[in-house]
Amino acid sequence: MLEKLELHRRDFDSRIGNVTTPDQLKQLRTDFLGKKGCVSLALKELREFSPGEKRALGKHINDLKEHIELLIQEKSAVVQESSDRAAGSDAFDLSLPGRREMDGHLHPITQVMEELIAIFVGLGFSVEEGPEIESDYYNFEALNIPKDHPARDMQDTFYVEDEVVLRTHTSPVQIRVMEKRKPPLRFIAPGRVYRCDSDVSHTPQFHQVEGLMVDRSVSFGHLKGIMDIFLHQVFGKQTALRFRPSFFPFTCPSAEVDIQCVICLGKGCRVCKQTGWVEILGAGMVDPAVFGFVGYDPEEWTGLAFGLGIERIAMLKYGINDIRLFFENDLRFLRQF
Ligand code: 2NL
Repeated sequence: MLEKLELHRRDFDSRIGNVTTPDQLKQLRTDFLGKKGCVSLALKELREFSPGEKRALGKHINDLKEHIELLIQEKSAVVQESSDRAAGSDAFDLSLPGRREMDGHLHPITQVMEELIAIFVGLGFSVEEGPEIESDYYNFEALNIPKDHPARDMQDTFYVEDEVVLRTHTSPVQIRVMEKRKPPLRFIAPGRVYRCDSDVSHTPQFHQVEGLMVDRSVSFGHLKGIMDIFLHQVFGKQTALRFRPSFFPFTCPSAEVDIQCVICLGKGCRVCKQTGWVEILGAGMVDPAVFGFVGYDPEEWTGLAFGLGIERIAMLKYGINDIRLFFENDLRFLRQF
C-alpha cells in the first residue's frame, strides 16, 4: 500500500508538470480526487487492514490528498491567467508598451474663428447670430443693394426660391439686430455664408465675421483704431496696415484694408503678386440709407462696420495656397493644426 501511494504521488507530480490548460487540470483532478480516482480507491482498500494499520495508512493517504489539492490550486491560477491572455480578455500584460489614444481637435477654421471672436469680445463686442436662409430684403434690400445690382446676379447668389436666398454675407444679422434694438450697439456676427463660386480662392460655402458699432459720434478714427488693434493681435504687432479707398453699397466712405504680406514680409512674392501687400478685409462708415431701413436717425447716430473672410485669414496665417483644402476633410491636412 505504501509503495502504491508513493507511485501515485510520483505519477501526479510528473503529470501536473505537463498541464497547460484548465481542461487538462480538470481531468487530472478527476483522475486523482474524483469518485473513482486513486485517492478514493486507496481509502476503500483500507477496509482490508487492521485498525492499527488503518490509522497509519490513513494518515499517508490524507497527506497525499492534501499534496494533490495544494498543487492543483497553485496550478489553477497559472493556467487561468495564460488562458485569459490567449483569449485576449481583460488580463493585463504589464510588460507591453502603452497604446496612445488619438486626440481629436477643432477644425482650423473653427480655431481661427474662435481666436477672432475672442479678440473682439476683448474689445467689448458681443456676439450675434442669425439664419443662413434669408429673405431678399435682409440680404440685399436693407443693405442698400438695389434690384439691378450685380451682387444679386444668379451667378453669385444661391436662390432657394423667388426672394429667398442662402445669405451671401452675415450683414443681414446686423439689420435684424438693429431692427430690434436701439443704439448704442457694438457686436460682431460670425457665421457661414454662401456664394456660387469655386476655384483656388473661392468655395461655395465659407465663413465671415462682420462687425458693427453704432453710437453718437463714432468716427473713421475709431474704425482705424479697432482694425489696427485687431490685425496686430492676429498677425503680430510689427505688421504694417494700409487703408485704400473703396466702394460698398452699405458704407460711405468705404475702405479696403491691406496688411504687409506675411509670407515675404513686404518684399514681393506670389501670394502678394509682387506688391508686398495683401487685402485682408473691407470696412467703412455705415451708409445713412441703411439707417433709414432700420429707423435710426442718421443725424443722431453714426456707425462703423467691417467684414472679413475667415478662410482668407487662416490661409495667410498658415501659408495655405488652396482654400478647398479646408473643406475636403483630409486628415493628413487637418492633423497639422
Ligand atoms: C468684405 C466687406 C463689409 C460691411 C461688410 C456692413 C453691414 C451693415 C452696414 C454696413 Cl448692416 N456695413 N458690413 C461693411 C463693410 C465691408 O465687408 O470684403 N467682406 C469680406
